[in-house]
Amino acid sequence: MIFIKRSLTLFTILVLASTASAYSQTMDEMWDSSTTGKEHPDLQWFKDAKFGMFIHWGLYSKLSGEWKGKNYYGSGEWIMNQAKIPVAEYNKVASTFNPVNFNADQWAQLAEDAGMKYMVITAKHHEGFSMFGSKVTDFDIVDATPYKKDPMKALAAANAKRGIHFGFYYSQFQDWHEPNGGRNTWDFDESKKDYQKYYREKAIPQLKELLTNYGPLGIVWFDTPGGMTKEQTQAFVNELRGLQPKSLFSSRIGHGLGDYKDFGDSEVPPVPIKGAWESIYTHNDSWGYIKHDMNFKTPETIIQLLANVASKGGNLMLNVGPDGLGNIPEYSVKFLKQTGKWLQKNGESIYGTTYGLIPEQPWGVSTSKPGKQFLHVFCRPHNGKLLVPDFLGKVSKVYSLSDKQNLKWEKSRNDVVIDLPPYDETIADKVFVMEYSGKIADYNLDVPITVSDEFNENRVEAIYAKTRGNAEIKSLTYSHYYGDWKHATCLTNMTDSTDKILFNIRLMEAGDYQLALEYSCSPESAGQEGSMKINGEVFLFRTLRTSYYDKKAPLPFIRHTIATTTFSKPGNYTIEIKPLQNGKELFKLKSIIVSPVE
Ligand code: FHN
Repeated sequence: MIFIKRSLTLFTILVLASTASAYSQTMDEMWDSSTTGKEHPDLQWFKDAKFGMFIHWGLYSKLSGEWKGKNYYGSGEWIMNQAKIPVAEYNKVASTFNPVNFNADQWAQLAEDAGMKYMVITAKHHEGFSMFGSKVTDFDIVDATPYKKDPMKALAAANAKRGIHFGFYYSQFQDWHEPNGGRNTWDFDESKKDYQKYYREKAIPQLKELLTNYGPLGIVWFDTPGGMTKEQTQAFVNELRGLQPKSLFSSRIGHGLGDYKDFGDSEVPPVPIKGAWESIYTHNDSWGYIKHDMNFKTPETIIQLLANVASKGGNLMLNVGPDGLGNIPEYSVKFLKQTGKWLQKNGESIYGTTYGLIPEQPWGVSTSKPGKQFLHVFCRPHNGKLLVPDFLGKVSKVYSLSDKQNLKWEKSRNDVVIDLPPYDETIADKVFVMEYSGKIADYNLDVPITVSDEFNENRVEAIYAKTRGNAEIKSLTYSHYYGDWKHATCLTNMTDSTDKILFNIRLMEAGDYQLALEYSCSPESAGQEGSMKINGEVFLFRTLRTSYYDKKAPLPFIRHTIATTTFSKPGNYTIEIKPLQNGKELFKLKSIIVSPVE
């Protein structure tokens, strides 16, 4: 099993302190990614699917990021909590919710056109409103809105017709509408809540409705667990499992009882992970619709993200936020269709693959099928020669995936060098296939990182460091607006002159290079001295101030050039970085950027 070097201390950061003063939850609890460890017998479709559509749709979609003339940013589905809207007032939003443009076939067709193999939609988010016809409450789309219909029936049918696995998101603990539900502290006293009553009277009966009335569900996607012990959660699972044994439960059911892992929001692990798992991203900054959120990921970004997630062995579930009328935002439709066009030609390199066995290269990433490595080239080498280093398999054939054109290649020692044909370099991901026989080594974090003058820059990421002394590798979580989480894997806690970090690189060509450190540095850490040893030289530097690390603010990184050096020959080199004095953390180092000087 590949070991992901990530400090759990990250997850002890208290989250959402600003939104739930009486109840605080750790990232670890909110984003439980642990699973039963027992393979669910119906997991294979999920492992093969690789790309799914997430949909956040609720009353917050109607509010679209605005309440009483004030604009809200970040996670639009949190507007009730952000604006502390009393339940009685929020209830009134339901009477204005009339999604007359909702068209189940159009939504399912978009998922199909985008190349998505599953869809998960919010049946009930934290606001507590049921987007399905529920007999458990009147606070549901059939009883409380002028729309009066159950859109989930039509959506389940539209997906089934297209062979798309359908599932429901259900916020099992947070329910801001209910006196006994989790986390509404502005209407209800958290200390007086009886969570078990809420589970008994709302969550469980509603989940039973969902698991009974909508045909086979591929997934029940739980979120932000709370208020239950492991035994209670196990009993909850047992009660639901019987209704649809084939349905997969996401790891955010809590207490390690999920069938597959979900990482944090917008998080891709930095190295491959075995087993079934999912990265969840939203198309812009918010999960629920916000009219002023136009930060849509381009098709290029989506394609590279999908390839990157697949190269680590996971699925990407990408969220869209339809508006209150039932329209999926124009750019989501357009950019997802463009992604689908790429997948039509290159789907073989994504669907049904497992993580790549070739470590990340300056040109891109890889994915695997038996006897095949798919090379996802994001950045073409200047000389058109693609290096696959240290490949021990017996290569039989290399071709470009889209037109099956055979390519020339040669093996020099263990390196395979492929002659790339000319192609339009603006393509987000050009895929080449290397067919081979024989056994090749599993992904190995310890191989030296390739650095070549065929690329304008080569990034040596923190995850590849060997740490000494107090130095640690941590995944740092932060946000820009509100709940729009970002993650950066960094080297932290180098506080003593005896601490150090070491990186092994394999330099492919002799020549002049510059090395820059990409780091974040708090005001109290700024001005400290450090050194970088490389190529038999020692380069000194003094850290430059960026800002404090605060999970509720951007984490800016500076690119600080430290060294200019001439490598007289190619080969393996070690980069060593250390503080010169004792005391404070030197910086939070994200990567070393090595650039050839032309
Ligand atoms: O609080 C929710 C958030 O609104 C959104 O639904 C995301 C999607 O993964 N889950 C929770 C936070 O992690």
